[in-house]
Amino acid sequence: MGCLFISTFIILSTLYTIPQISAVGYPINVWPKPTTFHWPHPQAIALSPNFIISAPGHRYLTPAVHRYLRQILTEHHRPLVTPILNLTSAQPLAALTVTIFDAAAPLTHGVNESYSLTIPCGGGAAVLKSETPWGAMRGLETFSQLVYSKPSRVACGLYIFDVPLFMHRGIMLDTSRNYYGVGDLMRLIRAISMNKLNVFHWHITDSHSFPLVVPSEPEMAAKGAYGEDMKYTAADVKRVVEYGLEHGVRVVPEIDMPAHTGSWAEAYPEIITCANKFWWPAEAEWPDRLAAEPGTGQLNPLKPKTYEVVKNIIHDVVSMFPDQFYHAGADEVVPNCWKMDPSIQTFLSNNGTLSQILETFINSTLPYILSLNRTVVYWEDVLLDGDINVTASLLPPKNVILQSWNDGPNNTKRIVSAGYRAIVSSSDFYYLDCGHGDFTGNNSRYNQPPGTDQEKGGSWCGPFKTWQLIYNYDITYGLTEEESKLVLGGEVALWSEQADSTVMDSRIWPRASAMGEALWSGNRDERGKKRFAEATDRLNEWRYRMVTRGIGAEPIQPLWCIKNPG
Ligand code: CP6
Repeated sequence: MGCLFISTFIILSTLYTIPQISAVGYPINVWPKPTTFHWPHPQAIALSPNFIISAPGHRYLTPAVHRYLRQILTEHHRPLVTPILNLTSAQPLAALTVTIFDAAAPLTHGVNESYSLTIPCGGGAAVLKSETPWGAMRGLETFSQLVYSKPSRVACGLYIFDVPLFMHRGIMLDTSRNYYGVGDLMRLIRAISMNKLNVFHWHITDSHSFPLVVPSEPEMAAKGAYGEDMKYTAADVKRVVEYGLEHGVRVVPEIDMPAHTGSWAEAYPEIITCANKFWWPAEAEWPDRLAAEPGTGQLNPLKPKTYEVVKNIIHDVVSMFPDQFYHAGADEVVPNCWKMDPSIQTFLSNNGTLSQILETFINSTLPYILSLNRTVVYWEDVLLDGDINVTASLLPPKNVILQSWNDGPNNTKRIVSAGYRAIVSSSDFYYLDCGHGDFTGNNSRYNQPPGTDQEKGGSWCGPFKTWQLIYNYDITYGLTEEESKLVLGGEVALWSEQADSTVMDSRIWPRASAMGEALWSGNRDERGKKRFAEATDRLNEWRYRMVTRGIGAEPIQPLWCIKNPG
């Protein structure tokens, strides 16, 4: 049924003239789809075996050019559906010429990523023009996706102008619940770049392990990492950050605090409340649960020693990660965890409140991060949590960015209508770990008894988020035009309670590609209709190309659908 529906759409789309789909009835095989392109007479041109890319020398663009040239000459990708493009009899395409207007533009939030690409069918070189080196990288990616077959040829007679809808297009990976090697992170960055995403939000630490080696607090990783070979050294971080720059991908670090800090107790038990006192109560007792999940622990904001450690860590992380954004966490502060601590009990019995305790923490750390010249991102909880929040003390500067994750589009609305900038990570759409038959935060030692959601195969944030659900989601849903301007973009998230490098690629791809296109050029055709069927075939092709590039993206269809198009 599914295959039939899709191919019917292709046939129909050849009969009606849809501007973006070529006359021969298949779309441009680029993911994400370019914003605008003009391809009046679709053809292909042979790629010269001596093909070159000429581009201005640049610390990060030059390695990218070398990488793309090697890939273009060696990939020999065979599309699933053989393109029926005529090969021109013109001389093979010998060069791609790259021109950049502002080569000095640094990779920051909001940098110009637009480019134009012209590939003629004979009569000279292909031309890529961009404002910045980062836009040139996006254009090189597009060019590489237009090359196919053996011997290699490339789509021609084509003009593309491309510019993203949203400036922040990211993937969050949790490297605390399970460890990922530096090679895995680099493969992730490669795939992020291929999909024209531009942010790797690295949720480095959490309650379960502290894998980051912080020079001024060496005990943190020495005691908090899972093992000697499960740490990220300063040299590892430098490799990841540089690799990101060579791929046009910003690396935004997150050291989650004050909650999700149980692993800190290995080095400093005196600054952590409820460390290792965890248990997962029966469902009926949820309102009284001690912690967000088994193995939590929270920093005690009333202890001076807390700030000594916290500031040392923030200082070192800022010096290791050059990006303008610093993610300071602040999600899921659990009342009962703080309430277990005697010093906090005393504070509360003297008419203090839990929100005041969180305020103390934010007021003692936020100015410090700002003084290090960083833009701070927090999870939405700091503003919206029903039990503990710091709404009062975050106002009025509003210079922090809040990342939404609860209550569908509603919390994004709450954030921007209060005047904050938002990054959207709604768990109803963008949580890639959901639907794996367990509570996302659970631990098999704490399995639920028969009859509970978990035993029935449900999960905290289930069901599984399909690529269609992700593709279809409009991150500015329900917002006014003014409010929409405060939405910087979105991030899919892979929490790693039940993921590690063995499943990373298939959990992330191609579903993150679906978000990538929705945030780059949107999810609608020129008539404003959601473009599922056309996107399905193109995503299927893109998934296969990612696989040939060494990314273990999961299939979205049986091959049978290609062999039996109707
Ligand atoms: N860890 C941290 C998590 C989650 C969050 N923060 C999480 C919560 C609920 C679901 C999935 C993940 N595991 N540090 C929330 C931002 Cl459904």
